[in-house]
Amino acid sequence: MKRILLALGLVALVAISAACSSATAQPTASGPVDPNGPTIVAKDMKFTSGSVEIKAGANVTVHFDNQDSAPHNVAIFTDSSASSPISIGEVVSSGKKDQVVPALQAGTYFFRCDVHHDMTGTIVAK
Ligand SMILES: [Cu+2]
Repeated sequence: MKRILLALGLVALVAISAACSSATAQPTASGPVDPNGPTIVAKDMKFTSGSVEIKAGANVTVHFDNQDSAPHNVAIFTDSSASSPISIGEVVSSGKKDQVVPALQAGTYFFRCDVHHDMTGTIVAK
């Protein structure tokens, strides 16, 4: 009886960890990438544009331009719960960084700085 319980426990653990890893895994971009994506600028501890437009249905390079000496990044999620990451950019201080965003369906997405969660914006895929 103990063995069966132990086996069931293991199965449950494996199922839980599999569910967790798939929930936090970022999608990866495959195929061609459009290099002419939008530029997202961080300045004075905020993103200069609250809403950024991106082409839907294509992998796109987003150009991040951090004009602050403070560290920032562009972390894109499905929504403001920030539980399903789409593209997490590298944190940079006073510099530029490109990141490839995998093809998005038309819709509205959320982004923030992972260092400063009050720095937020919206990506609209069209
Ligand atoms: Cu920041």
